[in-house]
Amino acid sequence: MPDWKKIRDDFPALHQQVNGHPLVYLDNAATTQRPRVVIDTLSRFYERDNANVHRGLHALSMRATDAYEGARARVAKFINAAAPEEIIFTRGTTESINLVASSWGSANLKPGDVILLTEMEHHSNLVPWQLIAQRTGAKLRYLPVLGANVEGGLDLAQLDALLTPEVKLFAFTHVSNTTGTINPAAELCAKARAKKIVTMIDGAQSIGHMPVDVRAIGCDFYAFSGHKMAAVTGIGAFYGRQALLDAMPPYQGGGGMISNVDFFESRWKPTPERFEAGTPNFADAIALGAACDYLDGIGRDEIARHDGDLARLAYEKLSVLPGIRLLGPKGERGGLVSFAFQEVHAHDIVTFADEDGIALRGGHHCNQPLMKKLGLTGTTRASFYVYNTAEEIDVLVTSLRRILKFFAGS
Ligand code: 7TS
Repeated sequence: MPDWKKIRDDFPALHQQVNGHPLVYLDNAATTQRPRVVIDTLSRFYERDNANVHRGLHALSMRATDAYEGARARVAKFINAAAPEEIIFTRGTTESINLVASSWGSANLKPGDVILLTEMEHHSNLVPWQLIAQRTGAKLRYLPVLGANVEGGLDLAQLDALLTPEVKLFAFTHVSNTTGTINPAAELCAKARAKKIVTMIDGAQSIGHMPVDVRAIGCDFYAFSGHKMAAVTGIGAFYGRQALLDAMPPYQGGGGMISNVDFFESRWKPTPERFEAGTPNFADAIALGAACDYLDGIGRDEIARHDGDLARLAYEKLSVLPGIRLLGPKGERGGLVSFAFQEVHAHDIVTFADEDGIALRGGHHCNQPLMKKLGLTGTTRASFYVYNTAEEIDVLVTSLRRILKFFAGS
């Protein structure tokens, strides 16, 4: 059993007062805090090893290259990819999905083809597919979400009928950033694979919170961001199955991704270099490797239990508040709760909670179509990570009672 109290001490940013109260950081779905070991890895790299990768034959460049490629191997192991070459570093989930949509899409989609998405997708797993659909003449189709009781869970009973021969790719989120729903990723991928449909998973909300095994899941692509898993901003990656990556054209052109360049044409390097034009974000990739070590040091089964337990506890404690509408399932869920009150706007709740030192997020959470479907303009979201505690949920509930009382009286 991890020592959660000690883990909290690993995160320097948590130990501060906000508006005269101890900080209660419940905005982890937007970005997590970083442990000292990740911050130190980054500064140590800049202090000792900093040099551009791949291009130099001097000591620092070789050290930097080894560390960068070591980070790739570490990330591959973190998600059980078959080889480091199946990991492409990007700026994060958004860039990963744009890369796959543009590169895979331009080589594989034609008019009449269908891209299947779900109604719970973050704009990052929606707009890039709209863009490639416009370019190729492919069409978008959506697996619907359900209404009452499970509020926003997928209507899985409709999936088989929607996976028609025109569907070439099925993209869905592993965990919803708005409802906390955990989708049965392996089951969804198996259904798609049986019909030779390529699968892409948005892992932004799952990667830092639960064990992820891309081969057990059986997906073709899996995208994620470092800053949502205790690493730093500006770095993320995606997994792509080797055979698919080998058949994809580059996304961007430039240095590092070519094997030969002439004035009028060029040849590409194999993956992963083919998709990493220009100087890659090697320092942050190395910090991402350190975050993988850190999270595995705690144990991702333990993290999943911890974050899920807190989210369920919050769901239970919040459910007694007058007029509250809670999204997502009652039982098993990812590490967040999302809720709305008829009378108080989510932005007001977030602003008032900040007075009590609590960091929440309010709004549409880049899920506008889902909000419209559920008849909401936005929700307030509390999202948890390894350092959050049951006591912090009590602080949240007390603060919400104060806010509701204020608005009831105004
Ligand atoms: N997909 C999901 C499910 C997300 O929750 C997010 C970010 C992204 C993709 C995009 O990740 P990025 O790192 O490329 O920006 N979600 C949120 C959020 O819920 N609040 O702020 C960012």
